[in-house]
Amino acid sequence: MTRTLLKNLAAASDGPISVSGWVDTVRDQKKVQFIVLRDESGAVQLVHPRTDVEEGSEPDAVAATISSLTTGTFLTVTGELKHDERVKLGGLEVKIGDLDVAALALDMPIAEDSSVDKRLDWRFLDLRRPEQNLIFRVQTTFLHALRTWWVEHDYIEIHTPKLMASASESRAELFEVGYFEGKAYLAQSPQFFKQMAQPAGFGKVFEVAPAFRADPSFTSRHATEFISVDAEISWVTSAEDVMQMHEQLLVAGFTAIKEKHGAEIEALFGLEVTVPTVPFPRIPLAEAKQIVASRGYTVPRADDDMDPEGERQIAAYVKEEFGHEFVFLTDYSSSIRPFYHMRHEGDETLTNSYDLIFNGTEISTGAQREHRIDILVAQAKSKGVDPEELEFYLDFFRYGVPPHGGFGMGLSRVLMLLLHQPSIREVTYLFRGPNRLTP
Ligand code: AMO
Repeated sequence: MTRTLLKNLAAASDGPISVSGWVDTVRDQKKVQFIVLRDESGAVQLVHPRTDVEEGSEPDAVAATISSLTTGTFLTVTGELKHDERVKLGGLEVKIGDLDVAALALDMPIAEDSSVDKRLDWRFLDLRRPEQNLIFRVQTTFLHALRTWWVEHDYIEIHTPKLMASASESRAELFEVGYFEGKAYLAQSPQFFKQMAQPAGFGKVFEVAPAFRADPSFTSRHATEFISVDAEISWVTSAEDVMQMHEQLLVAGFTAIKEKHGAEIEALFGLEVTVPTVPFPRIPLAEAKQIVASRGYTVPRADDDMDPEGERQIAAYVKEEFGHEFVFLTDYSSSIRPFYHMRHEGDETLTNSYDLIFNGTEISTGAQREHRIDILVAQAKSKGVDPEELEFYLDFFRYGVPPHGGFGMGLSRVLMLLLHQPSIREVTYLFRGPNRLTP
């Protein structure tokens, strides 16, 4: 008999049925036994009235198997489905006919209240929680919606190499790996090679792929390996064009999430998904810092960037003032931006760039890129980047190139902030950090 997913039982008619999943709980009573079975789609109560309760009756093999079941055991049951309003769990139950144990589980090493670290040690068990299952279905829907949007708008998907000969962002966070007789570096971003698609004449490209940063910090928002969602487009006239693409893309992603999972997210996380309205608010960084200061918080960073508390403060202001969960902070100082960001016409000190803040945390950086080779080389030099190391990249700009721009966005940051999770550890399939390489 073919297997029925537990979420489809409500619509199935009474009669023979086969279900598979893992044991959530067993209630082993004298006359009747109950199993709550879970699968990837839901839960159901299985019932077995014991046949060995009368004195002198035959041994009940099914009852003996049920008594030996442990939480977490995967099994298949064929039996009779019966809708019955009195059953608390979904108003139906399956009377066990045959029970086939796929693999008996050892005692569970974690519980709901175990620490994050312990749960990550046993991530495959932690992922059995319905909340975790939903997180990854939300992620699937989100990426599907982004991909659909890109494909419908004629973007080309690219896969850039993750083994590199040089740094793609700051040298400070670079992982070095042995590469035959020499060495290589893990890509911190697809930056250079997504830009390469512009002189390649591809027009509009996207990539969803891992990025690696040797960042030793233990914050809730940093991983050493994360999925970077990137796009890069030709013929932009400013970062504004990139922001417009970015916000439309997010609207498509959030609309799909709300439509498909809005009710479940409300039930499991107690949250209502808000589809953002466009345009998202835009505030120049300098102005944002003044606003934050007027709220009584002075961003302490000497390097001019927003710090996490500053991000929370500006987000609170935007929420109060515009009722919006997103804000583009624009016009970052050249001093805190990479050499490839285009600077303002007539004001070298500012870049044509932005950070996107969602619910109080940065999820993305975007910019128009400098495509004029002389200026690009000068900017690289002024940042202490040796142009000789970048010859392959600089060549992209020597044989014709359109003006272009794009963004990079951390996938797990979006999910963490959307679902109000305390850390990206909760929304990453297998988290990688300074002290975590397993499982
Ligand atoms: P940036 O370095 O700001 O920009 O990274 C872009 C986005 O990637 C995510 N991110 C991270 N997520 C988890 N752990 C980390 N250690 C981590 N580092 C970054 C963040 C961040 O906003 N090349 C540019 C993008 C561009 O201009 O197109 C870049 O990499 O969400």
